[in-house]
Amino acid sequence: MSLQAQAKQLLDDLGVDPDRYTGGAMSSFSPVTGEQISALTPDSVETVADTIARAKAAFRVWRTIPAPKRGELVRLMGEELRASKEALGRLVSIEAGKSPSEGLGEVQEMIDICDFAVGLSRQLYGLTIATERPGHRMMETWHPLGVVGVISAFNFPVAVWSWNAALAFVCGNPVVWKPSEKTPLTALACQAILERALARFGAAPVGLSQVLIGGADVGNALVESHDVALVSATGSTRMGRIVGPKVAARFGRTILELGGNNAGIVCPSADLDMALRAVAFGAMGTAGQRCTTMRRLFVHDSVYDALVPRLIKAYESVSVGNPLETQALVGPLIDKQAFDAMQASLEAARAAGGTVHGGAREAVASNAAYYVRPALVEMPAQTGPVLEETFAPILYVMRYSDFDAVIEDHNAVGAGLSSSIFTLDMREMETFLSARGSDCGIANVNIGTSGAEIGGAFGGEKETGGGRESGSDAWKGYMRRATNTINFSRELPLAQGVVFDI
Ligand code: UN1
Repeated sequence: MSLQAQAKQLLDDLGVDPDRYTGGAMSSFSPVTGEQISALTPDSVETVADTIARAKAAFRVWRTIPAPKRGELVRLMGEELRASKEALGRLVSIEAGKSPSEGLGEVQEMIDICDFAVGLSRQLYGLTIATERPGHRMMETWHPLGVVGVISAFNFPVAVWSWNAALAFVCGNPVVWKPSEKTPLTALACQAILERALARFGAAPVGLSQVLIGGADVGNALVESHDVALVSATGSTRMGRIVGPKVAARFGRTILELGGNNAGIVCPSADLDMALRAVAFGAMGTAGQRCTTMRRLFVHDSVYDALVPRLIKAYESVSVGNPLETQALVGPLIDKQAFDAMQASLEAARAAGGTVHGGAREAVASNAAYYVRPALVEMPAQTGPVLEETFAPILYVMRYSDFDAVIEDHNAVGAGLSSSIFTLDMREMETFLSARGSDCGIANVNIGTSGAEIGGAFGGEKETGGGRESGSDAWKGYMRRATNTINFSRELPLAQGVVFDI
């Protein structure tokens, strides 16, 4: 059966109307074989405006529904996702090229955030604060914010939406989602799944959750709308440089999850077997197309020869193949552009004195699909392409001898998303986690840079954009805070002892 037919069957099972993805002018392709799997009708600037207007109307209703009741919708969403896990996971594999285990893992991440958000719906706590005035009380209240615009990337086509949507819904906000034009089908599937939860829930307003199909013009209309209170955008730093200032110019709020140039440090005391496995998954998993993918590795001189040759062997032997038909651990790159970017970076690395292992195209599935052997590049120094994020499986490996210097090098890149250290020495570990250690939003010990759990806040510093999604108190980004001071006395004392007697 063609992939188009397989996708159609899954979409039928998931309840998506074929009219949504056939007969239109916008094509999407499966990276597994390169074949076309959809022809969608894109939204226009006018339909974007209508969509936002519906969301705005939905906000007026949804914000008045008590948060624990809003949580019930998200509980039902989690149930529907459980029921659709196999089909949605498979569709992710068809559309984004992930291995079956990673496709299912992504749906599991959605289920996990739903569970988290349900609990959160009863815990949107504000503080009670001591006031300096007698007979007064001061507190803060968290209120729904408004329409949330979500712009997501191809590499986590469904999970990133769910991190935003599950929190936005319990926080009292409607969501308008513009998925990557490379992965529209999984977005339509998520909307259909959510609509089943909405039907069971009953009382939700029309327009609480909507999907926009289209390219940069559609995303731009969302970004520029004064009626979108928060834009949560995942993608490249280049994209963030466009989105951030536009939203700031209208004093809107952003959560930006941009590029990563994540590194690991392997110290003399490291458990090398563990480091080997963690680096392999972190650098080669998802074909190097996670924002948390490990892209740089600093290995101490004393363990370099014990680790790096083994790592090179793992790169030579890792299975690269069709994720739908084999158990291969490494699937395809998303498209030709990704392949070309990878080759250009490898060329630049060679020019900068790097020794490249792997990186060549592999003949899998069809000429229109881009499978590569992951590349490990031994670099003499952190220069050239090492300083940039290339969204492909390239790991730059460098030697180090001085711990303080390696921390400096670790932090000497634009991005600041994820990081890890492999050590059994508590001094090194604690230094790495301290104020003078890793400058990233995520800093791990004895695990890789990718595969974060939803319970923690997810995001990074510097050119990664500074936003936080998912767990911990990331929900505060989706609400507005009001500080309330209440006078229950018969006097009117002014703060700071100011006197104003009339
Ligand atoms: C992303 O690549 O945009 O930590 C998100 C991870 C996943 C999420 C990655 N939980 O690798």
